[in-house]
Amino acid sequence: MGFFRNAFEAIKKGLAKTAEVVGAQFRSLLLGRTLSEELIDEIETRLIAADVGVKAARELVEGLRKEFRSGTVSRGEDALEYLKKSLKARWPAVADSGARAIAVAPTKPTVVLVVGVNGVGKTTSVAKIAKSLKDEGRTVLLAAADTFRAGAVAQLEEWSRRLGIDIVKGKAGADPAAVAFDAADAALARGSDVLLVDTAGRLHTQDNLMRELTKIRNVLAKKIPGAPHEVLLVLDATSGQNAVQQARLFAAAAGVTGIFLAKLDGTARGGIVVAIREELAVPVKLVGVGERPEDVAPFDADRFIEAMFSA
Ligand SMILES: Nc1nc2c(ncn2[C@@H]2O[C@H](COP(=O)(O)OP(=O)(O)O)[C@@H](O)[C@H]2O)c(=O)[nH]1
Ligand SMILES: [Mg+2]
Repeated sequence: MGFFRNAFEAIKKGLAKTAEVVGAQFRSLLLGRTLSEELIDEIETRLIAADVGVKAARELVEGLRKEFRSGTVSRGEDALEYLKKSLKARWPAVADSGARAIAVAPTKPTVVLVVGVNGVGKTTSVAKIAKSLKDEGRTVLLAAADTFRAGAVAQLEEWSRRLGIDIVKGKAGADPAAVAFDAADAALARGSDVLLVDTAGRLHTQDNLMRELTKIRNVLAKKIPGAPHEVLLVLDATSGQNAVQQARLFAAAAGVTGIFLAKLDGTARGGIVVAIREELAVPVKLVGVGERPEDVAPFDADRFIEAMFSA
């Protein structure tokens, strides 16, 4: 699906805090300076502080040291360019780019299941995706399958009302798989282009949550061939390395196909996206850059790295 017009601006906005810290630090550290072994050590420390992960930081700096020792890179400016280039190179060309943002099923509806722990931004992210799709002229149906938390259905209903997008819900405490079942029926009957399924983030135990997600997946698969076509894991960028931990857990148990990195605007450690890239085979597809439904952008590694180190 071809998402969002102002992608670069949105990523820049989302990375404003990161750029203020990471970008500003690296600029003052490197611009106008001559590279040295000590400076290279300092670069490693700051990369780790930006949350890119120890492994990525070490590899980047080893590469830079080699260039320095062979004399290819000697000025701070060139070191900064080297870092940007090497970071960008950690993403496969195009494969992860936002151009593809979300998978499209060969027949309607495309089913997108949204998962993640409590409070990371699932429901808000569902609203963002719904709005983007609607703005593109697609018909969307929302399924409120978080029947666990009091107020969760009401929250999605409020978005449904504000965005003018239909919703299927069950009563509080209803079986979420039953809601998914009804929603799949409704999406088929109406010929909706996309069915977006919001889920609960917390059940009594983690096993419980994973079992429930499996049940929802099975119900959707029975009704609609190939569904869910996309399982988006929402991660909270402000939770740092915790997010990486959650990603590992869900990727193993919930068949995650993509990551929605929410609250990028709330952190100065946007480098977390590098750590996620290193640790997981799952691509970051979308980023959340604020609380409004339009605060979303497709992830694009080149733009992201540029914005991260921008002034
Ligand atoms: N700043 C900011 N806040 C966000 C973003 N996404 C979600 N939130 C806020 O995070 C809080 C939890 O979001 P919610 O969608 O209810 O999370 P859920 O429990 O996973 O469904 C709400 O106050 C949202 O407004 C984002 O990209 N940026
Ligand atoms: Mg929610």
